[in-house]
Amino acid sequence: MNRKWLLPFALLALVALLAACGGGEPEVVTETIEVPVEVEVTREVEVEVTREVETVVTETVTETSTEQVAVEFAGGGDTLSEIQDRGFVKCGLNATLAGFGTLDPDTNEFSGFDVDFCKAVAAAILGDAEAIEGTATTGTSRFPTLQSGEVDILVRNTTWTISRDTSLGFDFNPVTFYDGQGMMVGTDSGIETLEDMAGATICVQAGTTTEKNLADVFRAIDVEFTPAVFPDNPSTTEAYAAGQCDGITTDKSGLASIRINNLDVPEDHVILDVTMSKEPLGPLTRHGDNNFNDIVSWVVNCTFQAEESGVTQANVDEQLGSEDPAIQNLLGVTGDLGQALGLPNDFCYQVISQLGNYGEIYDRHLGPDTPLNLPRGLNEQYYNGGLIYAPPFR
Ligand SMILES: N[C@@H](CCC(=O)N[C@@H](CS)C(=O)NCC(=O)O)C(=O)O
Repeated sequence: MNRKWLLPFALLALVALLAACGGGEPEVVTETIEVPVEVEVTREVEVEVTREVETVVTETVTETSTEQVAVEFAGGGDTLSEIQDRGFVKCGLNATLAGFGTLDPDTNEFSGFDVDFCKAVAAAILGDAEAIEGTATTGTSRFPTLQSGEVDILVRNTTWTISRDTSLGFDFNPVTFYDGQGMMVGTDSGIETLEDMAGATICVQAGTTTEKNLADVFRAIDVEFTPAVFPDNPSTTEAYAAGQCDGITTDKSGLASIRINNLDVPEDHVILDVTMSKEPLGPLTRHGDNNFNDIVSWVVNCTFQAEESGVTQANVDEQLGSEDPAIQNLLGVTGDLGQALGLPNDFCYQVISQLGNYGEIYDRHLGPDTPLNLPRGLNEQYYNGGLIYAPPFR
């Protein structure tokens, strides 16, 4: 190229290059910025849609499961209003387990440790511990009786398990009696351990945790046995008493009761020194009525706390004048803890003045002055090495 054209040509090329690169072209820059803004908007919409879908799915599942409970069972309902309108609490109880729940055929009245916790609910709600109607239930009839709404609450040596709490549609409350499964055999049988029971026939009641634990424990120790399964306590006990079985198994408290009350010569029978399972026993209500479940929980806790605070049936009136804020709250002298449950603020006063605290209820039915004489063991207060522990009344 001729040198004289070199500079003009170079200038021209530079201008063309700048034009091609878009330098100094504001419109093009604006378009470039607008694109990401559109993309951002699109993304926001996508996120919102996803969240909405998730929420809808969660709610649908919750409602569906509640509806299933309502269809299959009576559902939680508003048990408190029903009890207030009706004027008494409908209790599912045991009629055949002395100490825990028995029915007096002459008076048609139930009594026992479990029964007192249903009475406590009546005292808290209605101010009258006697305002109950008891329904006798067996190991197999108890769950349908509560599910159908025939009773408001089941208090009947029933073990708290995950499947009863979930699949069966119940809510459990504080454990009132920590138990474990035991084995009773003849004193002269020569049996001292479960391993000595190879080839034995063992009486057990249908529809109980006992039946399942028995199979699991004997499988684990590799001992063959034959279960003899009966529908209720009397038939199971009679079969054992008649010598049809080498042993009988249920909750240890149940065995102690059967030994003292249902066998002619208690000394002829011994409960082996072995615990085959955990059996936390306590009241249960229908799933879906949180308020009623809370009421039952705090009624039980009231009996625990009263024992801890030294409030007894005998001194509860005097304790109304206590200056201890914890006791004032417990008895409803101050605060509105009862009102938050839909109850009178003195609900715990009503329970203690009519039935006594946990220790008093225990002693009345199971303590040293009763035929059962069951040591408190795990059912001692936590500060005495047991598991009885009330959350704060605050
Ligand atoms: N705690 C165990 C066993 C409860 C149970 O039903 N025990 C028997 C034997 S002590 C009973 O109370 N039977 C009374 C009856 O069915 O009449 C459970 O919840 O499954």
